[in-house]
Amino acid sequence: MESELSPASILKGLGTKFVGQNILCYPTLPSTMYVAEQAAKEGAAEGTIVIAGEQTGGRGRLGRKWISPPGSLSLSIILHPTPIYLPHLIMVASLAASHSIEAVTGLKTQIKWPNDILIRGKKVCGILIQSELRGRGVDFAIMGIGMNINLDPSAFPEIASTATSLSKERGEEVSPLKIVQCLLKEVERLYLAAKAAEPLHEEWRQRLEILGKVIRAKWGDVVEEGYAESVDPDGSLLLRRPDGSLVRIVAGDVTLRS
Ligand code: BT5
Repeated sequence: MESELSPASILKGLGTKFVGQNILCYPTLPSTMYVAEQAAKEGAAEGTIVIAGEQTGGRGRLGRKWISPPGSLSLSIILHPTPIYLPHLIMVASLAASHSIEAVTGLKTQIKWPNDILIRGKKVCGILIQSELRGRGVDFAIMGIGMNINLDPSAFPEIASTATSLSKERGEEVSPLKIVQCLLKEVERLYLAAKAAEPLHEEWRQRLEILGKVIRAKWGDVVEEGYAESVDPDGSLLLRRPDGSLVRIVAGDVTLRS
């Protein structure tokens, strides 16, 4: 994260009500998720963000690794949704990330169900939603967003063939400050829209690259193949099996079948 990103620079002109109004900013962290979790447990206000210049132990879903060197954005946002809005956070985060990339760079993005943002088929941003439940309520949720802004993915063998970055796609450096400010504004706008029961899934559905295609979905030990028909208002994927039956998939990984 370039030095242009500081609590003062982010706050200047941000104009949000709560998202990003309290900023915990670090040059290096193992993971912003862990610090956000601790802050939430200690009562940090809704909208508090944790941002790091690089992560040494960045986390993906299911224990996977998220590579976050200097030039990437590592951000976690503390939210207090009620349980019914929990499934909507992935839509809030992925639409906010897509909108901010498109607004700042003019690049076109796609969403790969459920949580990847792609540019020309390569992953530029990943999202991790973590929540802590208390009784029948949600104590807090952490929205983690990792984005490759100014870095060269070919320097990292594990992701060299599957990842891209904004600077690679644009052919020039991109302002992390503009991305962060736009992202925070969009997260707040879409989160409030979700809480006001405005449907987000229609736009999300239109941006999904897998719909109408034959895919393989995998979660745990279960594998299903079929036609990706649609997503429901909670963001679950509706897969039509070859025998005509419909299966609803809440979480997992999908790959396109030829
Ligand atoms: C994700 O997991 O895509 C969620 C990534 C969330 C990262 C943010 S950064 C801020 C916050 N703090 C954290 O520690 N995490 C969050 P998943 O869908 O499981 O994808 C992980 C896979 O993406 C890896 O197995 C790699 O194949 C690939 N990958 C890892 N680093 C990448 C990168 N920088 N760019 C593109 N792909 C990457």
